[in-house]
Amino acid sequence: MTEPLLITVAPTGAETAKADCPQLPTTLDELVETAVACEAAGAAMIHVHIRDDEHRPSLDGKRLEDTVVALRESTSLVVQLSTGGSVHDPLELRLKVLDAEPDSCSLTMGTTNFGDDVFSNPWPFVTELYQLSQQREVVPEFELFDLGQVHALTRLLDKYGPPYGGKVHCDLVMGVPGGMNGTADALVAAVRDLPASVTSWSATGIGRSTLAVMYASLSKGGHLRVGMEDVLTISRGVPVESNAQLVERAVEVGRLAQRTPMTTAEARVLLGVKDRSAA
Ligand code: KMH
Ligand code: ZN
Repeated sequence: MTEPLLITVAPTGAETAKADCPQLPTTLDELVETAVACEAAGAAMIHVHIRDDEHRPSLDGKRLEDTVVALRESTSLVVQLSTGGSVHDPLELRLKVLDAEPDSCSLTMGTTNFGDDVFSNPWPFVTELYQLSQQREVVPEFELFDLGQVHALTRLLDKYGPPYGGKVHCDLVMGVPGGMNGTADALVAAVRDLPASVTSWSATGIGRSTLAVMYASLSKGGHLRVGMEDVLTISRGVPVESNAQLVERAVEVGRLAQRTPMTTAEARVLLGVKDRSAA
């Protein structure tokens, strides 16, 4: 008997320049091609950041809508849009991401130093985005960059009640310069403090913390997020060839831990996403 494993792929992010990494999927065609390959490899959810024609991070409403439609046409992946965007995106635009009607949205639980920048998530913004996700029937994935944000999740749920769909899914984003360390010890501390109402959680380690966090997550019964948003080398000094390569590695490591990649249908049940197929 093996336990199901949710693998989320975060293929693009907002931080890496196309010029520095030509294999980064930045156009809609590249994103859809990546999504198809990652679903075939074992991913069940995709965390999406989009780019403009110059490959710069974008929160353009029409592009977001077209992206959601295109991903739904070509895959059955759970489509999660980033509301984090880039560190330069205004809060008002980040709220408008939900207009594109994704299955899920990321929702970061507090402000974090992000390298030399600040990833801004003031409490009033967090609560507004959360209530909007409830109204729009979009399942949030709570992004937790440090222990304080784990605590803030308890506060949010106590005050505003459960998310749309009734499930509480979190993602520990570890190893960001300014956030919690990407180590097994930090992961154990974060998991220990998760609210009792959490129904599932995944973890990802940025850069060289990717493997430590992957193994720690599996050993604590967690799920995995992988992708070129988070790591650009497959081993020291060796560039990642594709997002599917990272998904394949997660499947293999999961297999050794006696975990089987979840289907997209199973992921929809796990996360409580709305059936938008008739829409
Ligand atoms: N790009 C980071 C500043 C999210 O997608 O919600 C924020 C981020 C988190 O990637
Ligand atoms: Zn992101």
